[in-house]
Amino acid sequence: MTDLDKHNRMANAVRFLSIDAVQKANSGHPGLPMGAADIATVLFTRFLRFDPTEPKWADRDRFVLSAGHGSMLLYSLLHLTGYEDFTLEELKNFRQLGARTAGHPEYGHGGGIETTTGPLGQGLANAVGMAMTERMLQAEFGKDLVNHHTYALVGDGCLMEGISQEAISLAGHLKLNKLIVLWDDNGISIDGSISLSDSTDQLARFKACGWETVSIDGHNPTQIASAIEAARKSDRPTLIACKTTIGYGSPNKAGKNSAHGSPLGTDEIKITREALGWTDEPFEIPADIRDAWRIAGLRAAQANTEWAKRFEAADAVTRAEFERRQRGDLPSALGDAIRALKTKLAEEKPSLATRKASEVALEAINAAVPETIGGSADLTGSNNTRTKDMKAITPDDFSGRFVHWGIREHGMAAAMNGMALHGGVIPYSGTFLVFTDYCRPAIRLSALMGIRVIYVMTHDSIGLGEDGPTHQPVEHLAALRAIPNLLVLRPADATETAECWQIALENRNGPSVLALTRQNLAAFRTTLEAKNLCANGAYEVCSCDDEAKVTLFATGSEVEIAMAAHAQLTEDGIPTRVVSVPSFELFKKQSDDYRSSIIGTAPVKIAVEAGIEMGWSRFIGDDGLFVGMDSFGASGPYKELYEHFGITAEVAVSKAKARLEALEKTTEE
Ligand SMILES: Cc1ncc(C[n+]2csc(CCOP(=O)(O)OP(=O)(O)O)c2C)c(N)n1
Repeated sequence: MTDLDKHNRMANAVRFLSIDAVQKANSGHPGLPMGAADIATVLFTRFLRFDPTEPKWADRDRFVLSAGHGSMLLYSLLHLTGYEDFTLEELKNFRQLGARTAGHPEYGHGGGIETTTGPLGQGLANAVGMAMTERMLQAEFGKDLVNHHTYALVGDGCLMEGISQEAISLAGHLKLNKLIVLWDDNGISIDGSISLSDSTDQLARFKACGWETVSIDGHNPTQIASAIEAARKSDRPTLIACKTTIGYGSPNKAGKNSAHGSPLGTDEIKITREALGWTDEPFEIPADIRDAWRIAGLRAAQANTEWAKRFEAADAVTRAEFERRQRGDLPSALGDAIRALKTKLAEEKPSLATRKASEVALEAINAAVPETIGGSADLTGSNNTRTKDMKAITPDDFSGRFVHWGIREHGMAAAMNGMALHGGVIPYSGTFLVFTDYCRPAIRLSALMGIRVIYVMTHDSIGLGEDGPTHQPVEHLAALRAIPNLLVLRPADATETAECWQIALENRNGPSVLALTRQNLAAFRTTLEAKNLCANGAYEVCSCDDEAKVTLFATGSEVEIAMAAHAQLTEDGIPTRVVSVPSFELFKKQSDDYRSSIIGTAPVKIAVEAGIEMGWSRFIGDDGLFVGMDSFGASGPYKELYEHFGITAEVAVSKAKARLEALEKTTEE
């Protein structure tokens, strides 16, 4: 058998596992695995360094399937190279409930999946974040421990999505030369030919962004191998445009959109078998081809054995630190740092905007937690995410810990996902809360994948003032609270901000959003509480001796307003409590008893938040009162805006009194 024959049969093994699994599931995308099988076979058998027996080996090459709909390609490769999570049984259960072989697996379904992205384009940006992390960890731990490539397989769809521009321009700027993007250049998407909707010269676009580019025949293993070899030597990231035929091998569907997203059908599969000379039954792989794939898996794993020797040769302190970072455990110094900070804040009682309090917290955190990587989408001075000793990374020096993402919120959020997925770092970065809309698809994926990414979102209400309604979030807190597994934290003073940072860092299995103010807030946590009170999600900040008639619930900047209303109502002889609610999600996790005690039995319940009411009924019930927004904001000085929109202590007081009177009247009647 010639090398070419062997290659073809190995690639056909990938093709037929994919074709047959899609057919059995009666659902899925055979076109991409059939078209990209040659590219993947060359990459996995000759270049990619991985260890099927240790999928999390820290220095493995990363392979991101950005065109996630082609997931059967990846499952077939993982099966053939010997990953235990991807047995033949799993392949036969493709797309069935509970199977590791989900339609779009994203991450966490089984060892060997770095991430594959259902929403097109995300994976490309994830790969950029991974490649950045490799460079940063290499700068910190040295080449002996960190020295790998990041490969991404992207489709036309990934390159059409806007996020691709953010990702590639950043990668080009940073000269991420160990990032290699393989474009499955098949000219077809769901509706038909790409020419229906696009005529971009992709190579010129990448070139303009500082990339090396090359176009090859994606079915020619020699060309694929030389392109990857050249890319590995490049001083810039490389786009390899691999001209392929979608549904390669299928006599009637190859090159057509009908191959994209539905099973080929039994008749077509039969003639495809004939056309490609594949005589084996579904899910049967000839022994010599199975062996050849297993050998490829062993070849790739050899690098791990060599790496392990280098790791053993490193000093004990470096090894321990490296392993801690890989596990994602926080250093014990964090607890001490937060305690010291809270003690100082209780003594000094500073009036600070929570974005500033966040910077104060970060000074302590970044000194204690070397794995934090900060950043901002061109709002560094507003988001306050860069602490004093933080050096920014540059194309020539990755020893810094701060990223100037540029005005690329979506790319930033998705690249942070890539960083968290890579491991060894904890990414946090900021923009204005209103622009969570620009990050939302990536935030949703952080939550879906259950990864630790921290979004520092400042200017969190009409309180930002003069920039006006385009910049003033109104529905955003509610919209973010709607995302499952996302912690939305809105601290109300400097101590709460420190506590919320601690919560976000300790939230290992999901992302957190910190919603922070532009305007100053008075400190109300003026005595030291060793416990993290924000971790309860909601807790009482003002109580009353008698049975409460009014309970005010508030978050962030509106806690101050609720407390002023409390003072007024108390003076008027109405027993009132105030509850600060830094996080709906954490409150929901508390015991029934705790929750009932915090909600309480006051006949009048009022929520105060400079956002929309949606979601507050959990606290105030269906007949509760709400002091907040029900329209967009306006441009003006912030104190005037609060007056204008009626988010004041006076309004809260008069609403409470009116409701109490109405209730008393009903009782009398
Ligand atoms: C953000 C986003 N929009 C739309 C889709 C639905 N979708 C899945 S695949 C696809 C077409 C992708 O075309 P291409 O990348 O060329 O893949 P191929 O047809 O080559 O498999 C679309 C529109 C998606 N997954 N993500």
